[in-house]
Amino acid sequence: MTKEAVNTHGLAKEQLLQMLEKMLLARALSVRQRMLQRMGKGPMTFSGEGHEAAQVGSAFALKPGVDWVFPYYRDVAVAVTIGMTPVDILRAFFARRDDINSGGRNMPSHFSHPSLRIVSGSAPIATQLPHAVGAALAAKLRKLDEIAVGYSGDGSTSTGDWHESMNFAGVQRLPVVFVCEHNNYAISVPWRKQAAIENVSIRAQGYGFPGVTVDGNDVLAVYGAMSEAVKRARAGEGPTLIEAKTYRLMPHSSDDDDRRYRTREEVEAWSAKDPVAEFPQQLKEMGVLNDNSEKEINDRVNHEVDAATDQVEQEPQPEAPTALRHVLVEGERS
Ligand SMILES: Cc1ncc(C[n+]2csc(CCOP(=O)(O)OP(=O)(O)O)c2C)c(N)n1
Repeated sequence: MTKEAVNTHGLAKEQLLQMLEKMLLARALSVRQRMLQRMGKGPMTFSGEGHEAAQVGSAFALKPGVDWVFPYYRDVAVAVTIGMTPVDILRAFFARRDDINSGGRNMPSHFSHPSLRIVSGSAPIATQLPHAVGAALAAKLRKLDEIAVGYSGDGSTSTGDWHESMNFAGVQRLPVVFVCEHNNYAISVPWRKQAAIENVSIRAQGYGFPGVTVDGNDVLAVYGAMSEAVKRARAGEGPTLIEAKTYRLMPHSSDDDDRRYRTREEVEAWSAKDPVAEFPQQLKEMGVLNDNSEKEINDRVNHEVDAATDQVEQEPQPEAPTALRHVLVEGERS
């Protein structure tokens, strides 16, 4: 039987390799932060391991620095695909003075970067989505060729913010894409205890726009679905909901023990579909990658993360007298 040709959605070889490199970089950063947390060098971690295809596939369809990106805490691969560097990510993790996210004040994984138009979220889940909708409304009112993307998990779809964002975006036909990374759990709560439907995507119908479910471990399938959604948004045709079905391979956070609610068999079954192992295989079958070029990419990524760790560990912490900056008014009161 002949193998079906892979649909690369018009991506050139260099772009496919770039996607792979972003996935590997995000993986290396998640692993590094987990290790540093266990060494007591950083606070809490939220691993993106397992979500890399959903994140890179979607973010790759955007225009960095033009489109507005509202990620959630698991989206390290979104952040690096748009252009954040390992130094940017690790400065936030180590809470260093020069952290671009918040000057070392916010929790790690609250990604933001003003010139890349990555907007920081707050800790309450889904609160980034009304912000994404607001940015999309501004772009529409100003007739700008910019769209907004709001990311969240499946658990976030149970919040009022999620539904209100979908409804307002549908009514106003806003240039926004909602990406739901459906990993079947909201911490310990499985999807079947949250909703009586299998797919989140059908909820888009209730708000008057298309919803699609896609294999979130297939980076090219996610890219294809996202490209369509982005095209619709830019053409003034309104929002799209993309549901990328995936799995987080690690516990919810470094403070979670997932053995209490997931079987090891389930985790192993999904580990066998790890996108960071599958995509290189696919690229090799397509003749885009070989063992040598794979090693080269891996070496480059590991070197980059090692160098960033060494550099950022030596950097200064925020100065104590600035602790209340952005919290209370500074200086003399008149
Ligand atoms: C409004 C609100 N409720 C509860 C929490 C606690 N909380 C933090 S993360 C999380 C799970 C969210 O799950 P999901 O959206 O599926 O994302 P995932 O972590 O699975 O990627 C919860 C319940 C919160 N931060 N905000």
